[in-house]
Amino acid sequence: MTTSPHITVLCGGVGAARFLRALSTAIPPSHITAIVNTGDDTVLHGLHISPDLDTITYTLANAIDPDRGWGLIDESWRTLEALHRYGQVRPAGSRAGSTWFGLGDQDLATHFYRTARLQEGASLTDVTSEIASAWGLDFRLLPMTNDPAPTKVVVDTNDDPGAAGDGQISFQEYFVRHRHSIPVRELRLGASSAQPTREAIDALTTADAVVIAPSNPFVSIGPIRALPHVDQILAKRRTTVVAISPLVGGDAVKGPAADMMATFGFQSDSVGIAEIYRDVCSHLIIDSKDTSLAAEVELTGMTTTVTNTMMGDTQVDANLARLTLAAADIAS
Ligand code: FO1
Repeated sequence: MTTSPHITVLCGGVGAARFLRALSTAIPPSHITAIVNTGDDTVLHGLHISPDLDTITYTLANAIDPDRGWGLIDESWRTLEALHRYGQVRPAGSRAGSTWFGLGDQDLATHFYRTARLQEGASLTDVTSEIASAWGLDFRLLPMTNDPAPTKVVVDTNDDPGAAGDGQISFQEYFVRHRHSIPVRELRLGASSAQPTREAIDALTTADAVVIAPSNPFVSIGPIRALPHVDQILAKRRTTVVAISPLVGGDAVKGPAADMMATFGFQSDSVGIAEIYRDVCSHLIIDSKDTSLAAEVELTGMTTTVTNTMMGDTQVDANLARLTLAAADIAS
């Protein structure tokens, strides 16, 4: 291919953000469209928070806190600290002034802006593009849907006595308040009753290749795939869909993906990832630590590339980007 290809990437948070940054070493950011999971979105203190969109925006703007992997670097927490005063007067059952979700003073500006624009009637797609521009990004960031699509997690009520009768809690309660340390019984994806945006469908259909980022296949990529039409579009163009396994040596770089693989009946490694993606994707990139799994991955009907997928180093990032494009047969 002589001109630079256009790539659409299905994204969760941290792993996807790092992959987008890596991909931009090989093609211009303006040729990269990210379709981002909004199943993690939540409303707290009346503010609309879109964690995966925030993580991607801050990472690509080089403003992310590198240790936490979320929120802004050099952040202060005075608002959150001040909220603690109200914990002692909060009536039972009230969620007012809760402090378990870490909202930094500067990060709050993003949620203020997003919430105010949504209240003015703007779509999440428009607001996301405005926020990306404000951070100086040339990448095209799209929420997967403009509709509410909250992922709910069903847990044992002994693990969360505050959960609804059937054990249902919000994704952020599971992920942040419980530090994803309690067993998941079931996931309920709000995305299955939402509509993908027209922009997301166009980006999936017209891109030279689609990449599934190294994100959790159940709670990050799962909601995007659960939207109407998405899996059919991917299946139809399967030969130009490439995935990067989020599991290295049977473990996730971050988050509960490995535990969830076992919970939902999959092998907790890249072979399990291949089983999940085989109908919509023809090629899986796996880490060098998993070289011995390549043959088993190929038995699922996918081809493989084995390379270092632990991003963060300039050479590793550039190599992964180049191999991803080569796997889709569209090296720039
Ligand atoms: N993750 C945490 O583990 N603890 C937090 O307190 C937290 C706050 C937070 C605030 C804004 C934001 O955009 C993201 C935040 N995250 C936090 C990250 C996030 O909730 C999760 O990493 C994702 O939802 C999982 O992809």
